[in-house]
Amino acid sequence: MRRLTTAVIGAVLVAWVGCTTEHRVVEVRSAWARDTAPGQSTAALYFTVSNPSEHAFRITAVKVPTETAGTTSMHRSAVTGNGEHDMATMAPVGSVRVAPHSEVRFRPGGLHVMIEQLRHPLKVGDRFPMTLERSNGATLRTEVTVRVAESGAKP
Ligand SMILES: [Cu+2]
Repeated sequence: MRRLTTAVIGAVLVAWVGCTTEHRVVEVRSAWARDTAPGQSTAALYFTVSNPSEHAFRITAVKVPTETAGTTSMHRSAVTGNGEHDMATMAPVGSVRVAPHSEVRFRPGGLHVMIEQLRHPLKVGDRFPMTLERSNGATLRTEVTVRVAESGAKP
């Protein structure tokens, strides 16, 4: 009986530690935005979310301070066409799934976060906070660094 009780307590402890570990290891990194021209009211944010845990989750929203921009939304860029008449399109994305043991990259030409109603131009070296909301209610915080726009890269 004692042995059984110990085994049960052990299993509960492992489950609990596993859960707290998950929250520590899911991370968002390398967040950046390209610098903007005067008068430009929108910008795109890029970053990588990694999920080394056993459980999938969804990113349901991405927020920046109201001092930085008025609205944010997740978009996916795609190129449609036959190679001769290509057209870049952008569609809103409600949420983004991050599978277990994988990472999702928000990058130029793919997933990105569009921020609109920019309060001021983004200058190289500027930093501002960004918060990702997850489907389980948890949030991930990081800092966005403004970098020079790479030539040839599309939003
Ligand atoms: Cu967009």
